[in-house]
Amino acid sequence: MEKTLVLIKPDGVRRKLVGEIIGRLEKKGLDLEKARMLVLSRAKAEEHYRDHRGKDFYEELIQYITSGPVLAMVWSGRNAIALTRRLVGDTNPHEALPGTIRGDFALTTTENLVHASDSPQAAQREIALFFSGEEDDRF
Ligand code: FUP
Repeated sequence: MEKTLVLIKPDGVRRKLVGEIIGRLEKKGLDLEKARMLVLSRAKAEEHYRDHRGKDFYEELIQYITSGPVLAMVWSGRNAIALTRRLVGDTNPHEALPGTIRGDFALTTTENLVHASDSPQAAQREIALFFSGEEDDRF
């Protein structure tokens, strides 16, 4: 069993694709473990995308990811990390195949709707970033 961190990015929320995206992951058989709607601070966005610091698209990426609410989720299942990446599709939406989320709905590399962890190490780090463990699941 693996866990992965998925973000529906601000364009996904703005374009009302939340249900569509969640539906695809659910129908594949993955389990939704946690969900949290939030607007990222600049500091959190920089932490999330720390590997991209200094790249030419970095500032645009930070502006975009902080531009509105995102839905942060933890999904679990067998091979969930690689499987979710396949459902999301290639980073470049022109390479993303039809049938993938980006292939079906995204036209630009920046506004590409979804983030999904790319390795077990990234998943662990990103789940900790968005779900610090302090919030109580029971009311
Ligand atoms: P992905 O794992 O597919 O989300 O892609 P990366 O981690 O490589 O990149 C993170 C985000 O940076 C992408 F979602 C979009 C943005 N990006 C660009 O804008 N231009 C690029 O050339 C590469 C990535």
